[in-house]
Amino acid sequence: MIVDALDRALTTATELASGSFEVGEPYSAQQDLVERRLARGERIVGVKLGLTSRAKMQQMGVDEVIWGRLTDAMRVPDGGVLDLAPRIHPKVEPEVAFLVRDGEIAAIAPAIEVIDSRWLDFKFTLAEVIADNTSAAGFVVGAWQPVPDGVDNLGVLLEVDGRVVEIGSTAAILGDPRRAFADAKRLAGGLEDEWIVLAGAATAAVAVGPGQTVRVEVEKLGTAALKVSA
Ligand code: 0L1
Ligand code: MG
Repeated sequence: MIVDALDRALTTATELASGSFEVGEPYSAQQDLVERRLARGERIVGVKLGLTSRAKMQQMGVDEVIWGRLTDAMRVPDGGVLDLAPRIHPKVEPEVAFLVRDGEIAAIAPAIEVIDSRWLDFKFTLAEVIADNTSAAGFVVGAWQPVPDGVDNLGVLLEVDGRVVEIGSTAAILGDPRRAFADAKRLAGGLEDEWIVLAGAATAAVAVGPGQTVRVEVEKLGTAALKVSA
């Protein structure tokens, strides 16, 4: 069954071919998959939005965002090391993160999301990627700060080994990343205090390899960084 296969792919860092399993209801498959992680001692620390840019929605032929669950095991400290061993073909995306208090936005931070589809070559149907916890595989959150006026058009840079590889704007995140927060709240059926909401990518995702250093800079918010293991 798909949940067993995805969990095996996750724990052995191997890929599955799209179309090899019936997905059924994709969000309940995702929930079952994440419950396997919780049974191994992980804890939910937030949620992520995916397909938040017009370009990614068009690519998948959808007009609604998707969401997944973040666990503590996915978190890489700012400036810390992303271990390649348990991952298949990771990519990084520059994002912003929100901190939840009383169901509202309490703070904002620059962030990096690491996506690592368990589907071969990142080729999947919408149902398959939802079941695969929307490719969630890791994240870095920079320093939290009060939300500045206007976060709907902040410049974003993604650097690998000191070279700028993508330039974008927070406008690419649903026109305003605060919309992603509202969507996360609606889709997840509420948000818990101290949860993190990863709002979605401000540029295309970029594949990373051994020993590389990744840095994201968001105007007014600062930076977040990671180093890929050798
Ligand atoms: O976070 C994202 O937008 C990724 C969602 C899943 C699609 C993909 O793996 O590219
Ligand atoms: Mg993302």
